[in-house]
Amino acid sequence: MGRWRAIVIAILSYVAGGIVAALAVMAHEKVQRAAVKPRHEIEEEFEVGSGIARELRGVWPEAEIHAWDGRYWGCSMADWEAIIADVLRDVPVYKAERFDCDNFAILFSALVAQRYQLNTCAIAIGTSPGGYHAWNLIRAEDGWHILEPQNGRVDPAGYWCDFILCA
Ligand SMILES: [Ca+2]
Repeated sequence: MGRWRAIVIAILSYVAGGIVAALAVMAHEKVQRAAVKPRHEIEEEFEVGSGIARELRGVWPEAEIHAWDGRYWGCSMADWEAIIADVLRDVPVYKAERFDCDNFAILFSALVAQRYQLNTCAIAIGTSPGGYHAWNLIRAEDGWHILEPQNGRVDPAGYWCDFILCA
C-alpha cells in the first residue's frame, strides 16, 4: 500500500510540475506580447477586398506579385501619414548591406503589421532613379501609393515595381 501511495504522489507531483511550468511559459509570453503600443489611433480603416493582386497588376502589369492573405485592410492617407511618422521614429540608420533599402522595406512592413495589424504595407523591389532599389507600397482610400521607407516620402518620382510581396 505504501508503495502505491508513493507512486501516486510521484505521478501527481510530475503532473503538477508540468502545469506550473506551462503557466510560467504562458505568463512569460503575456509579458512579451504586451509591449506593442501604437502611437496613432486609426480613424478610417477599410477592407480592401480580395482583388488585391488584380489591383496591383493593373498598376504594374509586369511585376511578380505575391499576395499571401485572403483578406486585406487599408486606411486613409491621413492615417498612413501618422503611421509613417510613428514607424519612422523606430527605424535605424542606413548601413551598407547590413541595414540597407531591402531591410528598411522589410522592417517597415513588419512594424506596420505589428502595431496596426494592417497588411497593406507591401514590400516591393524594382528600378528607381538611384538604381535597383527596395521600398514599400501602401493602400489608401484612392488606391496604391509608393512609400520610401528611408524617409517616409509618399509617391517619389521614377519608382517602378518588378516584385511585390503583400502579406
Ligand atoms: Ca540588406
